[in-house]
Amino acid sequence: MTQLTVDTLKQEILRKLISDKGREVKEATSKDIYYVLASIVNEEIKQQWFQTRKNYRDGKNKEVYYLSMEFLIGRMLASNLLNCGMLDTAKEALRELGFEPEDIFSEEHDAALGNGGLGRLAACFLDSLASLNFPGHGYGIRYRYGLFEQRIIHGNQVELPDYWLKNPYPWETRNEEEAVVIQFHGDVHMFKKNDGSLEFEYRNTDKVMAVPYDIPIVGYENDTVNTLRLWSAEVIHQNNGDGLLEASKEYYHDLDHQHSIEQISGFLYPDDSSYEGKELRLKQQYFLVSSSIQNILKHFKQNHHLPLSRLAEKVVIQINDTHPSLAIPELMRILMDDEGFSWDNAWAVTTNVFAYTNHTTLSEALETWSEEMMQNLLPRIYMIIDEINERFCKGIWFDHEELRDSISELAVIAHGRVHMARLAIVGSFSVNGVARIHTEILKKKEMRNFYTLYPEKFNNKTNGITHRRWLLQANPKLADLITDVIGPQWVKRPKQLISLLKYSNDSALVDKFDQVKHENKKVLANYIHQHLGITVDERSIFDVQIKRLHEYKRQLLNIFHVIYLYNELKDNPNQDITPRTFIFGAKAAPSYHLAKEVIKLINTVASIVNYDPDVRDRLKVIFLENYNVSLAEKIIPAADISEQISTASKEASGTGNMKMMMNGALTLGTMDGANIEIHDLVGDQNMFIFGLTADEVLHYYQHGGYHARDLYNTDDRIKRVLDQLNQGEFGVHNIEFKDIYYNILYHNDPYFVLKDFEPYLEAHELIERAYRNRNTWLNMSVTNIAYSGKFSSDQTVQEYATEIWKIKKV
Ligand code: F58
Repeated sequence: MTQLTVDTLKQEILRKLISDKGREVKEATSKDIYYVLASIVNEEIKQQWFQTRKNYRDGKNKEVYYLSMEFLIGRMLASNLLNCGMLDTAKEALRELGFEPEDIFSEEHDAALGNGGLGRLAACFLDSLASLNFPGHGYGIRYRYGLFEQRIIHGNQVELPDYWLKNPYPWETRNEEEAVVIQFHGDVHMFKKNDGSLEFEYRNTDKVMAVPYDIPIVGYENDTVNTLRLWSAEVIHQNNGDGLLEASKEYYHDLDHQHSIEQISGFLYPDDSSYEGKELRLKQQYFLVSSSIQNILKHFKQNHHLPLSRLAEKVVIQINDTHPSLAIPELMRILMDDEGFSWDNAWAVTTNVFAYTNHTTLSEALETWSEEMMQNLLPRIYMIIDEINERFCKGIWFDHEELRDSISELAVIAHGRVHMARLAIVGSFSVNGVARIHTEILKKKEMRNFYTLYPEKFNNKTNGITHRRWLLQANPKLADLITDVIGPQWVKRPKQLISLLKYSNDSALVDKFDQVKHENKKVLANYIHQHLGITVDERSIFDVQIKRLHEYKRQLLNIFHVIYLYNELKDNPNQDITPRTFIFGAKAAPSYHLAKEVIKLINTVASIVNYDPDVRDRLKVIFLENYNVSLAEKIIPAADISEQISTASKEASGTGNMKMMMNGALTLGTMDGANIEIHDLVGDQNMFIFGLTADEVLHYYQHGGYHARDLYNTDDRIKRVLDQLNQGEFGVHNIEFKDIYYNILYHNDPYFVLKDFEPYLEAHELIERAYRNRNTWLNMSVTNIAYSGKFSSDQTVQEYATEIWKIKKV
C-alpha cells in the first residue's frame, strides 16, 4: 500500500471533505470524517483487491471457501487501517485535525451478522487467511437486521431491531452481474433417457434472486485483499435481456410476495445455543448454499480449464457448523441435473470438496428438519438427501454388521426428521471439533458410531483469535509495550510472544505492564461512569464475564457468588477484602426465559449492592448493555480475571478465554473447552481451575445427576442465597426469580451450579490473596500473555490449511 504520512493524510482528508461533503474541517461532523477516511482507505484497498482477484484468476491455486450463516465482523475502519499499515498515522492525523480517533471509529455501526463465538470465529479466520496470503473467502448472508440491540429497562432485557444499514455501509460493493437465481418449492419431473438413465427436471418453482455484496478482507501489511461475499435476496425484475433474469410480473406487482422474498435475507436468527425448525431459517440456509455453490462453480469454470470432475483439486469448502450443510446435496444436484454426472461420479467429487466443523454437543442445538417441510420447500434437494440416506444405510447394513442395531442413530433421515450433522459427516471428507476435549467427546460419545465408521475423517482444530484485532487494535498500549520489550517480530509471528517469559520476573518491567492495565481499567471505568453513572474503583479487581447468556455458561454461579460476598459484608461490615468489580456483558436469546431471568437477577443484585452504604464501594456489579464486538474491544484490555466457568463438557472451546489471556487477564475456569489447553501451557500456578471435570459431569448425567437438595440443606451459604431469591429479597416480590429457584431445587440443578459453588468460592479466595501480592500477580499475567501466541487464529488457520484444505500461500 502507498505509505501516507500524517501530513499527506491530513491533506487528503481535507481535500475529500470538500469534494465529497462540501465542508471545511471546522464544519465537519465525526460522521463526515468517518466517511472521508473510509473512502481513503477504500481507495488504498481497491488496487490490491483487484490485483489479488487477478492473481487468483490465473487458475494455479486451490482456494478455500468458508460458508457460514454468520460473520460477526464488528467495525472495520480501525482494523482496515491497521492492516493497511495506516492506523497510527490516521490516529495522529485525526488528532491534529481536532478529532478523537475513538469518536470517529465509533461512527461505524458494529456489523453484528452473527450471534457469538461461531460468527466471530468466522471473522477471525477471514482476517488470518488474508494476513497469511491464503486464497480464502467467506460466503454469508447480508441480513438487513443483525443481532438485536439490547436495552436494559428496569433490569430487564428489551430487544430492539438492529437496522445496521440505516447509513450507507462504506465497505460493501454491490455486484449485480454476479447475481444468481435460487429456486424453492415447485415439482420434480423424472424422464427416462435413451440410455435408460434418469433425468430430472425441476419445474414451477418460486424464484428468488441472490445479489452479492462484497466486502474486502484486508491482510496485514501484505497487499492481499480477499473477499467476504454476502448474499441479499431480491425479487426478480423484468427480463433485462441477459437471459438470466426471468420476467415475473405476477410477483413484481405483489408486494406481499416481494416482502416474503426479502425476508429471506431479512434478519439473523438470534438463538445461539438452541435450534428452532422454522421454515424461514431453512430458506435462508438453502439461499446461502445455492448461491454460493453456483458462484463457486462459475469461478471454477472461468479460472481453471479443467473438467468439473477435478473440482476438488482447486476447491475446498468448509462448512461452519451444520447450517450450510445443504451445500452437499446442492452440489450433487448441479453436478447431476445440470452437468450430467452419474450419482457415483457426483458423489466422488462432492465428498472430496466438503469439510465440516462442529461447534457444539448440546443436543438442543443439533439441527434436524421435518422431512415434510424439506420435501415441500426443496423437493429436489430432499430427493437427493433421501438417496444419500438410502445408500448410506445400505452400506452399513451390508458392510458394518456391528452397527446394524444403531442404524436409526446414524441414518440421515430417521423418524420423520432430516439430521443435518449426520448429512454433514457422511458428505464431508473432514469432521473437526474446535478444542481437544470437544473433539474427544465427539469421537468417544456424541459421534462415536460415525467415528467407528470413518476414523480418518475426525480431527481437532483448536480455535483461535486474531491477535491483530484483539491485541494490536484493541490494546495498542500493551502491544507497544510488548514491542518495546521483545521487538516487533511477534506481530507477524505471534508465537514469539513467548520471549516475554524471560522478563516475567523483572519487577521494573512488569510494573510497566501493571501501568498499562491500570490505564485500560481507567478507560473502562470512565465508560462505565458515562453509561451507568456508577463509579468503580480502578484498583479493584476487574472480574469479567462476557459472553452470550446461557445456563451452561453459568452466569448464575457468578452472581450467586456475588450475593454470597454481599451477605458476608453485611454480616461483617469491617471485613478487610480486596475491592471487586464484577462486570457482565451478555445477550439472551429473546425467547430464552431462564436466561432473561438471570439478566434481571444480575441487574437487581447490582441495584442493591452498588448503593448499599455498608458495602462502602468494596463490591460493585456492572451489567454493560448491548454486549457486542466493539464493547468487547473496550472491556477485554481492562480485565484482571476472565470468568470461563461453563459446566465441564459443555463449552466446545470458547474464544473469549483466549482474548482475555492475550490481554493479560488470569483465567478463572473449569476444565472445559480450550481452558484445558490454556492450562496445558500456563499450569495451575498461572490460572485458577476449579470444579467438576467433564468426566465427572458425564458420569453424573449417566447416573441421573446428583442431589442438589442435599447441598441446599447442608450448606448454609447456599441455602441463604437461594432463600433470598425465593423470599423476594432480591426482587419486587417473591415470584420474580422463582424459575431460577425451581430449576435448581426441583429440576435438580442440571448445570451443577450448587455442586461447583464451594470450589468456585475457594478459587475466588485464592484470587483475592494472589491479587494482594503484586509481583506474583504481574508475573502470572505476563506469563499468560507470553503463552497466548498459540491461540492466534493464524496458527489455527495454518493448521486447517495444511491438514484439511491443502492450500498454499499465494
Ligand atoms: C460456539 N458456538 C461454541 N454457536 O459454543 C463455543 O464454545 C466455540 O468457541 C465457538 O462456537 C466457536 O467454535 C456458537 O457460537 C452458535 O452461535 C450457533 C448459532 C446458530 C444456532 C445454533 C448455535
